[in-house]
Amino acid sequence: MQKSLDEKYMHMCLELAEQGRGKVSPNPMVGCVILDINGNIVSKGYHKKYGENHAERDALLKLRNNEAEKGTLYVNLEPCSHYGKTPPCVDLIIERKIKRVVIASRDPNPKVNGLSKLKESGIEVTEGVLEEEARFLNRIFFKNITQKLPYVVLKTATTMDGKIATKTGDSKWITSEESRKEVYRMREEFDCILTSSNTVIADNPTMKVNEGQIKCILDKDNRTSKDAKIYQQGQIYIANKDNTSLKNNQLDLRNVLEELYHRGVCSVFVECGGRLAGAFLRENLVDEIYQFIAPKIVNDNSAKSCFDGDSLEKIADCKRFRIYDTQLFGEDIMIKTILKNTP
Ligand code: AOF
Ligand code: ZN
Repeated sequence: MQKSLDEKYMHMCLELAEQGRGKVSPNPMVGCVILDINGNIVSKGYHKKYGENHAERDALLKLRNNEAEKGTLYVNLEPCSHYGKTPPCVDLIIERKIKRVVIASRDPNPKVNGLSKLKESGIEVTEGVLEEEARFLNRIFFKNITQKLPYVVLKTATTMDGKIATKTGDSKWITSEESRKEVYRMREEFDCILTSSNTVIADNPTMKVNEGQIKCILDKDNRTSKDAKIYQQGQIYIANKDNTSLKNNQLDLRNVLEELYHRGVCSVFVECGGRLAGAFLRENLVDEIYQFIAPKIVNDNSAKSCFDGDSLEKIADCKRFRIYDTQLFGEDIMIKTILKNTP
């Protein structure tokens, strides 16, 4: 009974947290629900914008002083104990005499150790409620903090036989206009759009970005022309052999991502051909793949594949993904997948 109630209120926290999407990065999305001593909801809150109040503070400050006394506070992330842009949430929780705190997951930020402070002051703590859902919601934040790397989503647009062009390189257009429009929309969700010199030279894409977004072009030997459409708009970062370390005589992709993270990039959307996509995958640098599949078949082994970076003998050695979303766009299907943690 208590477990299902805890899950119910934690689910509410996750929905509240979601309202901060797109506005709180690089912070996580966090929601908070407060029950009084009788188990009635007396306040809700969420982290609305980077630099502004955390979810717990947002919810607690809506209350009169004693309303939450001996009550329960639900929040999807361990309350913070550090002075950042705002004072520690744990101090306010203690001050308002909350009896029990329920969290989904601990905060991987090394500055945060809220749980021990809560426990020391006699507050009962329950952790791990809807933890998987909470980690999924803030998967970008968790990767950023634990690996100091941006979250990487790779996009492919292929035929049913996984081809991105015929043997002559013809690729316009494999997917429908609706799919291509969805790709424009998807780009807006990322801090950085990354592509390769090969794609710039072959397709001359514009890849329009908004203010604050970065276009990263991998161009080891500076082969792209500055007249290419991609350079005509937006903030550009060119990774080449002068500013990036090399691995097997290619740009070290991890090094590129480290440099982007260093520049404040939390998420990267990769759009490129099979060689670079294959290399990202081989180097274990991909977190998710958004795959658009058009109901067409090239039926030619020499046509270009969307992934061309490894040589495997056993199916058991394949990279494995979990599908978490599918949608139709025009005639095509779009499949969102996330890498499975290999055991
Ligand atoms: C919470 N509740 O709602 C959020 C937390 O720079 P600041 O002060 O905003 O602190 C950011 C860090 O605080 C962030 O990296 C993460 O560890 C935590 N975020 N914590 O108790 C919240 N958004
Ligand atoms: Zn906080």
